[in-house]
Amino acid sequence: MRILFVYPDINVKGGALSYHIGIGSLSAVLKKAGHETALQYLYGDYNISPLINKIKQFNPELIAVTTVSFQYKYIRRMLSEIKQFRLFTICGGPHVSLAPWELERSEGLDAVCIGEGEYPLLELVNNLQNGDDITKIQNVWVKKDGQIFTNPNRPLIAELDSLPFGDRELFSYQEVINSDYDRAIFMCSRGCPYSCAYCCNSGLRKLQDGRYVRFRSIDNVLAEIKEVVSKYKVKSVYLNDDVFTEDYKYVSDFCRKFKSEINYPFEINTRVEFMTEDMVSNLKDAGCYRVAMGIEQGDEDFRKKILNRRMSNEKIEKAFILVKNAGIKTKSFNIVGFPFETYDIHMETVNINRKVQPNSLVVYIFEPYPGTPLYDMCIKNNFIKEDSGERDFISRTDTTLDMPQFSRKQILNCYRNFAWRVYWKKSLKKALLHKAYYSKYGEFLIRLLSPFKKIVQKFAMD
Ligand code: B12
Repeated sequence: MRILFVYPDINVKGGALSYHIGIGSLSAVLKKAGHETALQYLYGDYNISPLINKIKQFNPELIAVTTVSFQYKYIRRMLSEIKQFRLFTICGGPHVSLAPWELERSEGLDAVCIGEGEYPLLELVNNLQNGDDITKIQNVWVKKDGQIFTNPNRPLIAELDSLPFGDRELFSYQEVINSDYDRAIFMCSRGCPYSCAYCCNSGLRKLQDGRYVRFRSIDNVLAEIKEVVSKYKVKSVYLNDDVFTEDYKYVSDFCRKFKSEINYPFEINTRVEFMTEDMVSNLKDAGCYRVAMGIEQGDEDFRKKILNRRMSNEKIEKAFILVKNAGIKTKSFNIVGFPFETYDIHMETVNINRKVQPNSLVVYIFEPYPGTPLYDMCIKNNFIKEDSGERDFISRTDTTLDMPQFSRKQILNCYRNFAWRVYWKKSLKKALLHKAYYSKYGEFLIRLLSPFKKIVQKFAMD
């Protein structure tokens, strides 16, 4: 059967194309079973002409769309615009997994997949091909003649090594690498051991039985990395796991083998709790050049009560110092505009970043995701309305919350001035570059400077 995947990545900040690990895995499983797949990557402004052309050219029998919450307004529009082709359509991914009611509300949508999609999608495709019943597939809800058929979910995939490597050929993968600073992205694990109140992991972990955090074997990950770096021109590797360092033994074995068998510069995401001297020295020895850690909010009490993040400020400061002292660059993730946050509480995020002086930082405006405790908090307190997310703007650069104690104007102001406030006393150059990036004209500047973006990045991150 011919399956056309759609990766909507509309109005996102930063100007880099990305590989979608979930679609890569779904496509690899379908291809292995003998099906034919293609991809339509929707990037930039909303424009579905490339999708219409692809449908005409590839003549798919099924359209398979991945969803995050911000993209869903575009996806709903897109589904109703391609309804004319009368193709079977299914959505999967974190948004519909936690908001499966979208099936009922979305014209032109025939099914949603809840949770991990490899085997549910394969079963759906096989059943459609063979003319078998499609209303009883675990994890798949189907809309047929106006009726919704719901189904229970199967357990999580226990052995990640049993899956084929992701299908990067589906993407113009060299182009993706080039646009993302010559990095190739991988994941050694699925799931996250924590349940931060704003993150989908808090809801996704409840959907399917089985162990939520699972690691692939080191040999399996290294074999995939070797295959990718031999096929494509890659300068560095990004291990984009939610938390790469959960298991010390895994990390130390990984680092040893990675250094002897691959030896590329690499970067990871982690939590401050795991940054011990031994962990950091293993990472450094293996060629880790950057560690990204979430601070998200700098007020210890607020962070614990509202965000369910229980690390102390002291732990955060120590972790950043430890990593920096080892000669590894640090990057902090930060969010502004949480429910019940105030200007003063936000300034604690500025203060802690000022203290730790990460080599680079990222700041976002809070986006409420259905299925998370903070989304429910927003609804309960009337901070968001049903259609709050429908307005057009670049993802996570504006707020959809309407709160008496922290106005939209204040939130935007805090967002735009955040990096400036963190850096201006220490590095005017870095402060100015970040100020421009986060200004009203940031996205325009990114597009304008995109041919020189590697040089700009070097300046901004030192
Ligand atoms: C790696 C990652 C990225 C990478 C790569 C993108 C990707 N998804 O591969 C990058 C950095 C590019 C990225 C970008 C963004 N991300 Co991100 N990202 C992640 C992260 C850490 C892991 C995702 C992953 O690869 N998991 C492993 C794969 C195998 O799982 P998966 O992608 O979920 O796919 C499986 C199922 O969901 C399902 N499935 C998915 N799509 C489909 C489609 C069909 C038809 C079917 C049947 C099944 C199906 O089957 C797949 C295989 O089992 C998650 C956190 C998490 N733990 O999920 C956040 C996460 C997905 N990201 C998130 C966000 C918000 C974003 C951005 C919007 C941020 C931004 N403003 O730029 C963009 C949006 C990109 C987009 N248009 O989709 C949110 C989404 C929340 C939400 N409800 O919207 C998450 C959940 C984190 C969070 N805060 O909760 N991200």
